[in-house]
This record gives sequence, structure tokens and C-alpha cells, in this order.
Amino acid sequence: MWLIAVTPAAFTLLVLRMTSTAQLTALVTGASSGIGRATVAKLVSAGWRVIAAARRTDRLVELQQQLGANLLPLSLDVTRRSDIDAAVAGLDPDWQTIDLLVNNAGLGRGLDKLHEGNPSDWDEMIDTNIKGLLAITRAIVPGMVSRGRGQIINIGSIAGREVYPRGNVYCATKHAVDAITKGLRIDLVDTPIRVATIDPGLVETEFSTVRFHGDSERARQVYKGYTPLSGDDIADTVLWIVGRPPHVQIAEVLIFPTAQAGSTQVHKSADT
Ligand code: NDP
Ligand code: 8X3
Repeated sequence: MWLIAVTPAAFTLLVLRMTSTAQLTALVTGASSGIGRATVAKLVSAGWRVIAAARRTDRLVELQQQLGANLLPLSLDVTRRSDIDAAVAGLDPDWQTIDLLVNNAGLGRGLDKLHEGNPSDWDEMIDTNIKGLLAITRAIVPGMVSRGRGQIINIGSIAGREVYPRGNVYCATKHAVDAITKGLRIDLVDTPIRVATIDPGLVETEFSTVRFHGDSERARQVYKGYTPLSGDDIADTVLWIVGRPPHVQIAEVLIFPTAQAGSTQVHKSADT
């Protein structure tokens, strides 16, 4: 009798391979840091070929040196719509058949009352989190539709379900992501393509440093006093979603650290 040991990551790939003979390729935006970077690493170690997109290409090249030729760095600013179309068209045809799109690039800028906020922060959030996600989706999903297979995972947020003090515009962008995810799922319901959102609570990444314009001490305080989620926790969720059988569409995953119960309910203790 033969006994074969299969790791969860290899099993995921096996399930996907059983549903398709094509080589599996993912595109992950915001791959230079945090959730995106962790997702790229987990997908590559599960056997995927991954196009890792972000503006800080030096970080992507470094990641490629660690992970090997199954990672293709792609210099991409999601706010530049014409660059997106050119970048996708410029991919080697072998890399153009994208099976998984992880719309992760995004940011919060500032934490101010609306009437005291900085309109250029608003522009950056709206251009990246909403218009950038739309532009990438518009560029990639038609190929999935014509091939009759694919999975889109949008990284939303608890901020797309609840509005918290001073979160105004960031929360509005994540509420928009929620609506876009639901709308896309409706638009693709007559295809085999699956659409999911992962809505995390507090994940320790560079998010807060970016939000506070580089104030890393203020950012550190956000994750102090409890154990936050990590990029790996969200990457594991991505792998779990893509590993479901083709008739199972995970629509939404809301994921918190154990010490969090909502946007404004975080249990902090002095000794963590
Ligand atoms: P990080 O700041 O660590 O990573 C953000 C990533 O987005 C970076 O790789 C950055 O790359 C990329 N990015 C930002 N702007 C652009 C742009 N214009 N074009 C291309 N890439 C861009 O934060 P997270 O990993 O935490 O954030 C990832 C996603 O998760 C975001 O959508 C965020 O809103 C969401 N999220 C985060 C939570 C958290 O607590 N951290 C909780 C819930 C959701 P580069 O600068 O190199 O271009
Ligand atoms: C990022 C998490 O709660 O800081 O989406 O908005 S939060």
C-alpha cells in the first residue's frame, strides 16, 4: 500500500491542477510590502507563478532573488491607467493567462476629521484604492472571461463595513471596494469566475507608517498591547480561498486579531 504525504499548500495546487491543465499564474498588486508581499511568497511556495506588481521595483527584484524565477517583478503604479494597459499588454504571452488577481494595492493617508483633512490625501486614497482597483480589474478580467476561468480576490477592510472616527475617506474607499466586489460578482455570475473579498482588521504592515506619513513611532502604537494579524495570516486566507473546489465561491472573509471585535473595539494590555 502506498502512503503519500501532501502538505496543505501542495494539496491546494493539486486541487487547482485537477480543474485545469494550464499553468497557474497570479497577479498580486501591492507586492512590495505587507499583505501583498506575504501573498506572493505563499503563492510561489505553493507552486504558482506570480506577477508581483508595485512601484518600488527594487523590493520586487529582491523578492525575486529570494523566491526564484516563478516570480516576475512588474513595475506598476495602479493610479496610472494607461501604464496598466501597457504593462499588461507588454507581458510575455506566457504570463498573460492570469488565473488569480489579488487586488491588494492600497493605502490610508491621514487620520483627520473630514473638515480638517488634506484633499491631496483624499485624492491619493481614491485614486489608489478605488480607481486603481477598477483599472486593474478592467485590464485583467476580460481575459478570464474569454478563457472561462479565474478568481479575483479584493483586499477590502473592516473599514469597508464600519466607519470609525477620523476614518471618513479611507472608510469610504473601502466601502466602495465592497460595492465593487459585490457588483463584479453579480456581473460574473453566469461565468465560472469567482469573486471574493478579504476584509481584515488590524494587520501589522507598513500601512500605519504610510497613513501617518512616515511617523513610525505613532504607527508602532497602533499594534502595541495585543497581537495583531500578520501579512502571512491574510496570505493563508488567499491560499484557502483559491483552494476551494470550483463550485465553491467564498464571497467574503472578515478576519480580526483575537483581541479585536470591531473597528473601535480592540483589547489592549500593558504586557504585550
Ligand atoms: P503596506 O503599506 O505594507 O503595503 C501596501 C502596498 O500597496 C505596497 O506594496 C505598495 O507598494 C502598494 N501600493 C500603494 N500605492 C500603490 C500604487 N499607487 N501603485 C501600486 N502599488 C501601490 O500595507 P498593507 O499590506 O497593510 O496593505 C495592503 C492592503 O490591505 C491595502 O489595500 C490596505 O488598505 C488593506 N488593509 C490593510 C490592513 C492593515 O491593518 N494593514 C487592514 C485591512 C485592509 P509601492 O509603494 O511599492 O507601490
Ligand atoms: C486598515 C485597517 O482599521 O486601520 O484597513 O482601517 S483600519
